[in-house]
Amino acid sequence: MNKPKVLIAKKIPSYVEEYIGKYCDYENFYPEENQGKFLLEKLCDKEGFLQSGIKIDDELLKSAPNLKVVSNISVGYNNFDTDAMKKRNVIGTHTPGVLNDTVADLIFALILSAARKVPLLDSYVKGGKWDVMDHPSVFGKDVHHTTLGIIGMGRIGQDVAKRAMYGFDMEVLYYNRTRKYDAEKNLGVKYAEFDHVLANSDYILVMVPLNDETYHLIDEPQFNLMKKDAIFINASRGATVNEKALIKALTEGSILAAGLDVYEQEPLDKHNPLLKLSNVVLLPHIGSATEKTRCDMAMLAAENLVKALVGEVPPNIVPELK
Ligand code: 8YV
Repeated sequence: MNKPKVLIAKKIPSYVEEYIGKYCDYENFYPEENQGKFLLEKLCDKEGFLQSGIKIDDELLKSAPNLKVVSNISVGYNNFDTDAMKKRNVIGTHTPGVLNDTVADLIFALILSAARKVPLLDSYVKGGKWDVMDHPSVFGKDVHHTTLGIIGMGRIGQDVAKRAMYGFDMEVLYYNRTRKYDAEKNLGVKYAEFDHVLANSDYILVMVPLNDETYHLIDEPQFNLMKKDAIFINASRGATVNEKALIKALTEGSILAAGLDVYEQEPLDKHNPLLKLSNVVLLPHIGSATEKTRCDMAMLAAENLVKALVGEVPPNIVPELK
């Protein structure tokens, strides 16, 4: 019997490819190296598509009439046009769970780096500048015993809350569309209205999925509510925040600093004003990027793909397509 044809558009470990190869005939094609315009041709006879972040819209689906499943190697799935996928009965899956702790670790790296000016101090030491240690301009802001506000108390938000409460004696306020009574009971996080969280937190983390409701959730009025010495952290998706408003807030001093892993446009344009600001720590969308977690994500995405192609229900279909 012919095996289903699959396109793999992201580099994954060879053992994951071997697993896919047991059930499918696969072809590798990396759009960024081979110019994306050939992608649609490659997809025209495929039933499965394993990738990360490629826009799955009507145009792509039209060119891939045999497509049954698109498997994201990511927990975020804002690249899916779920209406278009539903219309054509295409299954969409993602990789929740396996990356939570890794992303939560990175969020703390951002919090600590922004609060204690780690990148600046690193550049001083490497540049032979040592005589700054008593200068108030290098003094940071404490993290321990402060208040962390989390907008979006999902799986990753809860792992960040654990680190904040158990590791740093922080108080955690949160806002979520639906109240998370389990997290309140088990972790001790406190629910508050959106504006209250923004106005009363020393550190503010936005950790919501990007969709029509969360686009520019944090905009100029929200930055104006924050404390003047608040540090803002985003490791979700860039467009949950109006980047122009963030830049204004950082420039005019309506907040103290920011730590970012995601941007409205990625890669970041070389003229983006964020690159010139000294009160922001910038990372290149690296939240899940440890060797183990990236392998676990690839394997989970491969299992989702294979399950769908052998006629089983994959465990991680995105909620809108269930
Ligand atoms: C990246 C992420 O998508 O899982 C997500 O939603 O943002 C990240 O894990 C992934 O790392 C890009 O390859």
